[in-house]
Amino acid sequence: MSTANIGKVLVVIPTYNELENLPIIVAGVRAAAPDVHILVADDNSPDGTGEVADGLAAKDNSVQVLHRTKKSGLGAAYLEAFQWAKTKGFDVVVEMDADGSHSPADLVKILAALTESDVVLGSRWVKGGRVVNWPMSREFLSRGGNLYTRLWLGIPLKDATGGFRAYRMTAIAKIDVSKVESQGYCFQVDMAWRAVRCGLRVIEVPITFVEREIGESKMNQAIVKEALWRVTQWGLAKRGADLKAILRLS
Ligand SMILES: Nc1nc2c(ncn2[C@@H]2O[C@H](COP(=O)(O)OP(=O)(O)OP(=O)(O)O)[C@@H](O)[C@H]2O)c(=O)[nH]1
Ligand SMILES: [Mg+2]
Repeated sequence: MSTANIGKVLVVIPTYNELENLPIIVAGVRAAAPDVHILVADDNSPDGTGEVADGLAAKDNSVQVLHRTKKSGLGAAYLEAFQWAKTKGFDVVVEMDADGSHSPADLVKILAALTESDVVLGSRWVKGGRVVNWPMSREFLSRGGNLYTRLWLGIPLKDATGGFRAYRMTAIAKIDVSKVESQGYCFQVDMAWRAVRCGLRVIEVPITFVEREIGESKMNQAIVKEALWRVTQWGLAKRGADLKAILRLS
């Protein structure tokens, strides 16, 4: 696909121990969208993913690597990558996992949808979206977490926790990402909620999410707890602010 109508696109791929997956996803992205640039944001993976990324970058000018010193969570890696994208003059930044769950074919759909919006979320839970090879427990967690987020925060999004999405850099500037503190996949909810509150045009497009076949998931209980805790706090703060506004009016 050509990205001429949306400007210069950077696909950020955060990695922690994705040695075998990384070359596959980089090749897939380059083939599906030859115009885009790729930034691998590696947290000093003990398995040598950072060196593999350097090897890919040496062979391809469109691939670059951000070496970070230690594992500090997905949110921190993305925030540094957004800053990098800003200094390099990119117009669009995409978040994409290295583990094969996010397909290059869906990347093309997400970028196409950006012509009509500021933020595009790849969504597993809108009509046409689906997950492949997920155990019931993961599906329950994701559907439940998203339902809670939608109802408690009052945002019209079916998949606010998903990690396959594109932002215009103008949207990143408006969101004021310096205030985002979330680490795990709560980072995604944080960003989506801020985008909606800023009045940005946020749309969801259906994706097919495939459970990773190689390597280990970094999902853990702490990540789920952080999301539950922060979303609950944000909802309470919102209700407090609404109540104050009502009292002021009466
Ligand atoms: N740089 C960096 N990347 C990370 C970190 N944690 C996870 N990642 C990467 O972020 C992406 C998503 O992580 P996963 O472990 O697949 O987590 P997930 O997709 O939420 O969970 P699963 O559905 O179980 O795979 C992968 O590309 C990981 O390598 C981190 O602390 N730093
Ligand atoms: Mg994954």
